[in-house]
Amino acid sequence: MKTQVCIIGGGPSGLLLSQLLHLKGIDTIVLERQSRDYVLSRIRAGVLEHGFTELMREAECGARMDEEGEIHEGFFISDHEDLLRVDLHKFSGGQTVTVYGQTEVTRDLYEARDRMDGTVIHNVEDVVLHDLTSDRPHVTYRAGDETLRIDCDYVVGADGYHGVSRKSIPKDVLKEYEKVYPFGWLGVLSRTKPVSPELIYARHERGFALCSMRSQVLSRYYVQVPLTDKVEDWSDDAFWTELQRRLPSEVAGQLETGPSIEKSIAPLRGYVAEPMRYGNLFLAGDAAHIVPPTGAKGLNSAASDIHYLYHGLLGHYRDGDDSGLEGYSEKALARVWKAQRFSWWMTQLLHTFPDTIAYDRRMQDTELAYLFSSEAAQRSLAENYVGLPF
Ligand code: RFL
Ligand code: PHB
Repeated sequence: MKTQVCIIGGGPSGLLLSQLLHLKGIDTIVLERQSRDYVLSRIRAGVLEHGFTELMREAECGARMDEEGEIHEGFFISDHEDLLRVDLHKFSGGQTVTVYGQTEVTRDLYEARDRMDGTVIHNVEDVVLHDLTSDRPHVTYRAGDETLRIDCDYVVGADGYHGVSRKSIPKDVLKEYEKVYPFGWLGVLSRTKPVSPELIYARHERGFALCSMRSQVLSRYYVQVPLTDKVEDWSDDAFWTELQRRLPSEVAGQLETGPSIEKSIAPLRGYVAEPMRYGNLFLAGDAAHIVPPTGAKGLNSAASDIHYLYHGLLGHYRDGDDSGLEGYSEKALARVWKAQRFSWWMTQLLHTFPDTIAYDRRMQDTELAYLFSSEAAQRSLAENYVGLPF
C-alpha cells in the first residue's frame, strides 16, 4: 500500500489528524492495534478547551458536540468545608470549556472517517517503523499470518504512551523527562444526576476527589487512592462512602449514588519526550507526553500538537513550504511544557502526599488560602484551565 501520511494509532489524535488532512485532499492510512469497540470502551477525558472544539468543527465533526456538549463557565474547588467558585468566564475574558466525553469525540471522529471512506485498519499487530531518516519511510504490520507494507512520505506516531513510535527513536536522540506520583485515581461512572452542575475539585486530608460528569444523567467521580489499591478492593458502597467523606458536607448531602457502570484506576504521571520529530516521524499526543489528569490537559495538549502538525503538513503539500514541519517539535513542546506546569501545579495543590513534611503541608494550606482570597490568582488559574492559545 501507498499513502502520503501513515498514522499509527486510532485514538483521538490520529483520527482527528487523518480527518483534517483528508478534507484537504491529503491521503492517510490509520493503523490501530485494538478493535473499534475496545477504543470506544475507554472512559477518559471529559473537559475540552475551546481550541479542541474549534478543531473538531474544522474537521466537520462538531455537530453532535455542539448539540449535546455542556458549556461550563466555571468550576469549584473545595478545601474541607470551604468552597470556592472559579469564574472562568469572568477571569478569562469570556472563555468557557465544553464537557463532552472523549468516548463521544472518538465516536464522532470514527463516523466522519466512515462517511469519507477513510482508511482505518484495526487489530494490526507488530507495527514496525522503517527508514525514518530516509525520504521514503515505510511501515510494516501483521494481520493474521500476513505481513503488509505501507510506503509513505511521513509517519505520525499518535499511538499513545505505550505505543511503538516513540520507541523507534534511538535512545541517544530522545531525551525523556518523567515524574511519577505516588498515587492514582479510582474513577467511577454511574447513571446518576451529577452532584453539582459544575465540576468540583476537592482537597481533603483523606485525599483528593473530583466530581465530574458526562451529562445531566451520567456522573463521573474520582478519588485519590494508593498505587497498591486494586479496583476489586473497592465495592461501590466503599467508593460512595469515601467520596462523601472528602466533599464539603453541604455537597455530600446531595450526592445521588447508584451502581457503577465502569470502575478503573489510573496512575498519575508527568512525562515529556524531546524532540517530537525524528527524520520523517512526528510524534503527537500521549505518544510524546502525559500529564496527571488534574488540570484536564491531556487530550487538550494533543489538540495543539495536531493543530501544528496539520498546518505543517498542509504547508508542505499545498505550498511546498516545510517551515511548519521544521518548527513543529519546538513549537509543540513550548505549549506542552506549559500544560505540564499547570497540571503539576494543580496536582501538588490538591492531593495528599504520603510522607510529606509539615512545612510542605502548611505551604499547601497557604497556597489554597491565597487562591481563595486573590482574584489575581484565580485569573491565572482560569487562563490556564480554559487553555493557553495555540
Ligand atoms: P490514545 O487515546 O492513547 O490513543 C492511542 C491509540 O494508539 C493505539 N496504539 C497502537 N496502534 C497501532 N500500533 C501500536 N503499536 C499501538 N500502540 C497503541 C491505542 O490502542 C490507542 O487507540 O492517545 P491520543 O490519541 O494521543 O489521545 C490522548 C488522550 O487519550 C489522553 O491525553 C486523555 O485521555 C487524558 N485525559 C484527559 N485529557 C483532557 O484533555 N481532559 C480530561 O478531562 C482528561 N481526563 C484523561 C482524563 C486521561 C485519563 N486516564 C485514564 C489516563 C481522565 C483520565 C482518568
Ligand atoms: C473527567 O470528567 O473525566 C475529568 C474532568 C476533569 C479532569 C479530569 C477528568 O481534570
